[in-house]
Amino acid sequence: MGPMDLRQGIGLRRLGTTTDEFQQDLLSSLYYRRGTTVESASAHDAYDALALTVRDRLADRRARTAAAHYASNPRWVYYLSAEYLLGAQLEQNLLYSGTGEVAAQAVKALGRSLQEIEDLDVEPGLGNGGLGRLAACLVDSMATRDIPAVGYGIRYDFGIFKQSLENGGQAERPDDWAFQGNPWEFPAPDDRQTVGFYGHTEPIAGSQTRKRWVPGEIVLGEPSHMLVPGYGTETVNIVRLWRARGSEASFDLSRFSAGQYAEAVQEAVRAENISKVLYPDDSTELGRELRLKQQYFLCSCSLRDIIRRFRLRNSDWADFAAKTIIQLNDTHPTIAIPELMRLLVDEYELDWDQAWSITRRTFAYTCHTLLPEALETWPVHLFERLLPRHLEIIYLINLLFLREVEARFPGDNDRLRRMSIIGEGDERRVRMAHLAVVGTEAVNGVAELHSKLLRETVLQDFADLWPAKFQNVTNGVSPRRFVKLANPRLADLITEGLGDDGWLNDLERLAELESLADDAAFMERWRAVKRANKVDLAAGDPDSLTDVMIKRFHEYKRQQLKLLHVITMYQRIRQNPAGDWVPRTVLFAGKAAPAYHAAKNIIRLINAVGATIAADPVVSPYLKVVFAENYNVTLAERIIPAADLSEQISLAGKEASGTGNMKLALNGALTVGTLDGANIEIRARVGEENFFLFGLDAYQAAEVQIRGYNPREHYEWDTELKAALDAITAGRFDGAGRELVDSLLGWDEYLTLADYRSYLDAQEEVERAWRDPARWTRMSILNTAHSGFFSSDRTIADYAARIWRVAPVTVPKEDQ
Ligand code: GPU
Repeated sequence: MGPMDLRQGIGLRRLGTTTDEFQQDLLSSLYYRRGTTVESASAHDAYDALALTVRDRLADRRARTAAAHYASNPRWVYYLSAEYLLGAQLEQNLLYSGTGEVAAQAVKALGRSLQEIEDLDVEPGLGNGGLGRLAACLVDSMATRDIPAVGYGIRYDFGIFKQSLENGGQAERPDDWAFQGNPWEFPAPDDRQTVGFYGHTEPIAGSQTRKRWVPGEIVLGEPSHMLVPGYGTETVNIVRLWRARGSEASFDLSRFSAGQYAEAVQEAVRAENISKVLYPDDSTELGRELRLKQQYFLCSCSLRDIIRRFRLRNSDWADFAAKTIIQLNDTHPTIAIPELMRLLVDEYELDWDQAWSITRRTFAYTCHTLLPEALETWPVHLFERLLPRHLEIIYLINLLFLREVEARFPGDNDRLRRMSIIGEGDERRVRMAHLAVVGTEAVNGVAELHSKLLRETVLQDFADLWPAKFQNVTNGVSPRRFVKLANPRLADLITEGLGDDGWLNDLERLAELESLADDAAFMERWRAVKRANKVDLAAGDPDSLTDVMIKRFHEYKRQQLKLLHVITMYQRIRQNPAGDWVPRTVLFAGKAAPAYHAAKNIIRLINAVGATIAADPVVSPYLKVVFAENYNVTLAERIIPAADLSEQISLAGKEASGTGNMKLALNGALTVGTLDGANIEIRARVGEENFFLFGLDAYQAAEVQIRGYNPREHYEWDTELKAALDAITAGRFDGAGRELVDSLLGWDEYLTLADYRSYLDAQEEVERAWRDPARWTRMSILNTAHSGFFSSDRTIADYAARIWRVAPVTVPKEDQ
């Protein structure tokens, strides 16, 4: 796009900024684009018309961004991610386009309130949890930091299920998030790509390394994109999402004419299944194949798009890596590495060494776990069938890589076996994390401890070989979404305290709140904000301690430990009803993977315990357990501002970083937590006296496991722990939880019982602090004041400086 294509160049009017002008455009959107009138407009017509009107306000900035990026031909950042949890779009885009106030006035012409319309905004369900929400925070901050970037992903029809409770257990239903359409999305059919699967390879005469791949199935990738505006800047980047389609030839007209309707569309259906669901159940061979197919689909479409964009401005492949950095969000997009090799060698006819040098300098890899079961591997035979050419390329990459290892560590066959990209077990498998390390220039973990443990454990051999490749970039969160939008009361109070709202894109400025931590009037208002947020949430008595554990359900995160605390409190109160108890509302929210039975059993037990307590007149005045259904970004934005206490209680060494921990601390919740993930960095910043620490550290936990852990010792020795577990076994909670007790007493993989007593002690410390409101409020203010480091703007500054080596490109403001 050249500058002459911009609005001014073709004499197009500038969109007005007054309420009247906004209202005119809103009515025009309703009339011309929705094709309806004020009198007959439905609520969704109103929503769509408003969304389009707001979107239009970002269009100029988008056009100027594209032109400025094109003109400066920078190194571009491409973020490849299987997940994006972007959150609701309307409120965000009102804020980022500065049209919130005029819009609130203008919508009156439609006879509706802005709030009413915002309630219709459905968040795109394109991810499962922390990894997907991190991707959304990072693209927000890339735009805010003026980094030329595109996020690539898949436009799933069903990216996450809708959770409800049925008889106290999790039930899953499809979440058809785009059912009413998605006004934020721009289709881009001209940039459609063709992706091959299956088939065979053929030699090419006269070439050793090049091959011809003849795929057996062809699928189309149709892109659309959503706008990603920066805050307080002109930049508007995009997230480009691919949707799978059958080609025209996949519809069998003659079969259809013969009345074979299902057979006529079966090929198209098979193609479209690729973008149907995120992480299809991989417990069957077909499920596993579909997952790998999805990953390849994302990578193949995105790489061709990246190359197309490179060639718009450049002609020499030698410049490719200098103009392109592709960040792999965990191993899911690792197949992009052999795919780029295939494109460069087979299609663009570069020689292997040049292609490999380009590839290695183009990619960087972020690892988000230490759990061995989360490190992806694929059976060789699956690769052979689905992506035969890629397997050949991986074999060659591996051969050359192992030669490099052999040269450095001659004769160390054990090392070669450990490091090989191909794992030789009962079944030969491709180790995607090894491929990701070998094919990239930089590898990073997502918190200090995580990056250290990666170097010391799962990737130790690689760190020995290439120490400089390994880095840390601690995660962060968007202060716009998680303070300004989620917690407007707190945002206003902070702005007042600091004198301006510059902290929204300079979050370290929150440190200036420190001087107000002892100011009685400010403290009073701080408390009032929290209380009002609790009233809004309406989960329990707003004067009770609101204790929240909100995250995916996983045994390593230890919701079961929180539950043992709740059961113990229940038993203590029953034994001494006249005691001086601190009233608590314990709020859980989160989804369990549909096939993860142990996690679903924990959800069931939580609800059974909650019901037992609610029915107990002695205990219920002091203790309430709430399970909030269908945890998603929108619900998180309601719960986080109301939290007093943040539960970050994973077994040390298991949670790579956590990001909910950051959001809660930033909103003035105090953390009770282990020395795990980013908890360590939160504690170091907010001060150990303002953090409730408990439990084994990662090294102690490893030692306990090595020495031979016996959970029964804790059970026998700790009478309260025994009483809690015995109550479950005795069926006191509707018979729920017996499998949990069996696993805790049998092996207790995540050392729940070992940390129980220490956790209960920490909770007593919590109550001591809570009984002194001035002390608690001071601690709360200091948590917010010292959480500035956890802005995703800082995370992006780190990636830009240390991994991507890219500089911002300023998008000029429009001439008035
Ligand atoms: N995470 Br691997 C996910 O949400 N999904 C995954 O597949 C993998 C990691 C999370 C980590 O568990 C969490 O600790 C981290 O904060 C988050 O990624 C973002 O880095």
